[in-house]
Amino acid sequence: MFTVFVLTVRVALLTLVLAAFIAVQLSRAQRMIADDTDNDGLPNQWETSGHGPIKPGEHGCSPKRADMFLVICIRPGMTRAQVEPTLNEVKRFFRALPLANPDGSRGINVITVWGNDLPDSDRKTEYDKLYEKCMPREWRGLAHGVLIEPHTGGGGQTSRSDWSGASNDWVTVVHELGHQLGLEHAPRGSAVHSPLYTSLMNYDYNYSFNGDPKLVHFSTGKFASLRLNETAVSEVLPVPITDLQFLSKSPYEFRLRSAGPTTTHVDWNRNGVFGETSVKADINDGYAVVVRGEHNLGKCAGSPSLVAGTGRDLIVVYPIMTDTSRAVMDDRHRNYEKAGLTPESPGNLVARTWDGSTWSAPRLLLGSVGGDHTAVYAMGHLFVATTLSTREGRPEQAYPALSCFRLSPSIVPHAGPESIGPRGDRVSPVLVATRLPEELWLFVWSPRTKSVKYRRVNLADGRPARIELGPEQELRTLSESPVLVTSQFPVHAVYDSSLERIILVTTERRGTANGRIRVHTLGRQAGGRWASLHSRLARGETGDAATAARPCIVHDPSTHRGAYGGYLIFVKGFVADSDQPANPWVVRTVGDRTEWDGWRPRRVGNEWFSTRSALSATFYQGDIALAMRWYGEDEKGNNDLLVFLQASGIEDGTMIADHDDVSYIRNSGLRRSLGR
Ligand SMILES: [Ca+2]
Ligand SMILES: [Ca+2]
Ligand SMILES: [Ca+2]
Ligand SMILES: [Ca+2]
Ligand SMILES: [Zn+2]
Repeated sequence: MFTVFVLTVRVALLTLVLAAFIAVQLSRAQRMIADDTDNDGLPNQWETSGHGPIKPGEHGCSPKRADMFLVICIRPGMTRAQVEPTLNEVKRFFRALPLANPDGSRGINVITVWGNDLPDSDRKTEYDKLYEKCMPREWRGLAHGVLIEPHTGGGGQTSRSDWSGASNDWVTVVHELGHQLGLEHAPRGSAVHSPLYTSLMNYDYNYSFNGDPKLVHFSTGKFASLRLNETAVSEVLPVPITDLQFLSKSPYEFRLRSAGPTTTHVDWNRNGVFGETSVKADINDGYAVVVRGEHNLGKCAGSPSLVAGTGRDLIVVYPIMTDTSRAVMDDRHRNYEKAGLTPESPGNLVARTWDGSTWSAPRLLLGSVGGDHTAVYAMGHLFVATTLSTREGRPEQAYPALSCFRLSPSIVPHAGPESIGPRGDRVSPVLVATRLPEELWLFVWSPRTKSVKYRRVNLADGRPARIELGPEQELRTLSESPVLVTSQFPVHAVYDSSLERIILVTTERRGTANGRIRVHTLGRQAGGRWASLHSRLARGETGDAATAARPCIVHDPSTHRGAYGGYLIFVKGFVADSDQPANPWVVRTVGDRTEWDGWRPRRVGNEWFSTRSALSATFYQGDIALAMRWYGEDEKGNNDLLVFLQASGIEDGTMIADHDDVSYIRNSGLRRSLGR
């Protein structure tokens, strides 16, 4: 009892002491803030009489003008003279910021001081591990710090509010300082990127604004009151057209039309119709198409394929390697450096099904698989075409084959594998299911002849069920003198249910450019034949959309893409050695064909997205599902199969249009970011 009483008294006393202590600290902090007339985080007294390393006479700081001390560190081997021009530009930029100081001047005065020199052994040490070494102890809490790298090619990172690494390039240094001051790539307070956030923090405008590299800036929040949602965005903006001209330049190239002195129509959905009040469109694809709903399904060894089945079922078929031990298998997968399985190095095809809430366990479809595959849902079954390598080490014995699987209650073999080509030929098969009438067509591209052949596939039910192949035919153009349809690299095709046509994607060499993408519209002819009615180069004659891997075309029937829907061609970016990784891209059609013949190519995800294999995508639940084999420098995620259930880029969320960076820096960014 007594002990408890003593304890209580002690706790009470301690609380009192603590409260008093906190009160003193608080009033001190408040006084500090009150005594910081210019709100730059440096108390007036420090700026007039000095404090630690701050020497007002030497540094020229003032209590009536915002100052920012910046510690500059350089890599071993670099000279101070090398970064001097960069620092002069950084100083010029901050001095020109449109914010007013108590003494009537404008901008922020950046005062640079040199950090500690690094030993030669730190030439390659990660910047975020060098804060302790570089940042002089006496400047911590008083200054921002940047480690400048020898290269000038852009790029930087920020690890804390007073430390970044940046290339020797002033815009990059300013961008990283923006992060230190509390700014993000999207308008602060929003996770959604905005084309109206004109800041150099935004990847759309970090190197150039309105077509001019000299016009990059921190945003002043001109459009901060606007709110947009990509599922229902208004093309009518209460802004004069002169303020929006930048939207018509790279990276957006939106078309604008003035609708009065303070009203502008922006063709957000790129259909050539201006002033629509509620459109669905990916309006923030300037830097890349945002993909969401990510699922990591573990290791894979080549291209996956996505198939939308019945209901909410989404099937992903993908190749894996085989080995007796799991550990060996994981290791082999992690280090596999080919675009896919080969007859020399065969593996298995497995499938998993997403039912809208969970993934099924992987189910083995085929063994001894030695090549790329494609899969399709047709006639109530799953069809898979690939190369089978029945006798390991004998690639001349590998052959293309077609197999059929029942889907319920689980995926089980139904018919095949049936040979669909000669032994030893490394052909690429593509399956297309048509509707009205429902038929299955098999297209085969041969790397030897470069031509495309096709045949009809039937399923004869019975016990056992049988795959029946129609006669093989050569695909030609429909013209006075028909020519063979050829392709430089493997082809892909999809059925367009709106036009009732098959759309086939080929690649070709044009001038010095390899892998230029051509899109053929195939129409039915008499006698069960198909012919290329017409074709167009994605991006037109002078365009640049190219790939050396099998493309993947999706027909999205949604009317927001156009009266007959639209096409999305997902490709691995062009790289001559087909096993080497590259960024994934999507080339999309837009309704307005005045620019680039109506094709808009965009990076998928971000610049760190990379893959060795062809991508796969399908229209799924009103959005686009995308599967890719991830390539990463870090071995952990390397060769993981990623599925994104929302890859259309149309984000259902409130987009805060803009953010006033300058006022934010003025009111709190500068004061709050000194790391003390
Ligand atoms: Ca101050
Ligand atoms: Ca000051
Ligand atoms: Ca429009
Ligand atoms: Ca978007
Ligand atoms: Zn950044």
